[in-house]
Amino acid sequence: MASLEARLRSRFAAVRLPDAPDTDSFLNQRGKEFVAAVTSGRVGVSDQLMDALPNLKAIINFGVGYDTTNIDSVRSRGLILSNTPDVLTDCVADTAVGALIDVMRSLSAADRYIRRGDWLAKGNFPLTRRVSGTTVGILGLGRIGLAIAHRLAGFNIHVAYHNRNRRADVPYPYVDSVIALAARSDILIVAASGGDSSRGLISAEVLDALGPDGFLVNVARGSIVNEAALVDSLAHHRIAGAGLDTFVNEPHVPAELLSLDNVVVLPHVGSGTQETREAMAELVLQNLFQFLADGTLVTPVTSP
Ligand code: 8YV
Repeated sequence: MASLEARLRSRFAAVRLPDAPDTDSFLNQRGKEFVAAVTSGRVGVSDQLMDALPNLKAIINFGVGYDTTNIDSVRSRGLILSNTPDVLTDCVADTAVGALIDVMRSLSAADRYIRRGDWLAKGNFPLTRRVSGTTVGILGLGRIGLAIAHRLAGFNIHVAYHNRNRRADVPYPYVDSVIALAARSDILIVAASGGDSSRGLISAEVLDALGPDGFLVNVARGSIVNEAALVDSLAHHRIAGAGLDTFVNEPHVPAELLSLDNVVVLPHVGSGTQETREAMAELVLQNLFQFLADGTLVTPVTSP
């Protein structure tokens, strides 16, 4: 985010890590100077970069997800890491509901229908699917998953969930496997954290359990879905459609998805509003200020 980078430069004399081929020579010359690294969920700090920054103490992540930084390496080196929780919850939850309605009611496809001249040429748009009163399974009932569930109450949608741990503080039924959740859901929404523990959880079997009338929405991480299996399921109508804000290899989106009208593809815009990105930037700055002042973080993921 350009305005955050400008503030980091002016307030903290921050330096942007040069791109290859200049990265290594820069790190050799100046790697010892840095005590904090600001990164984003899309980039992260690799183990190799941690090695090249021997005085690094803190990693400040712009984004709630920090799966691009190896948390075990952070811990074993005694580093601390912060993220930007809460401030983006509403916008990501809004995006999930938007994608759900879009894919079930074919809003983007209907827009394309008019723009192509098909309303005039072919008549009325094909019928779509009712959103209200359906059953939604949420994979990952954390802050964002819960905000999605709250919104869905307004649609008289029945919510069930699967999580690493069952929650005692929510009224929604817990389902003890992803496949069982998919089997009982009209729509499966992925709101879990990324990383090794969730990689490929949405497998071909889970998609088959969701079934030919079921929809998938993913506002979390592309890595949670077996993307090849998803493409295959969509292409062969083994699920009804998908609303996707995240992909395995962003910004690359599997070409097969682009020709399918039952898929809504979004360029990872969940938190992408002016208000939320500004709040995330502010939280990054607060974490950095506090770290430089007393060595602690405002929103720590790990403690020293
Ligand atoms: C983006 C996100 O990562 O917070 C997250 O985990 O996925 C998003 O907010 C943000 O654009 C930072 O790259």
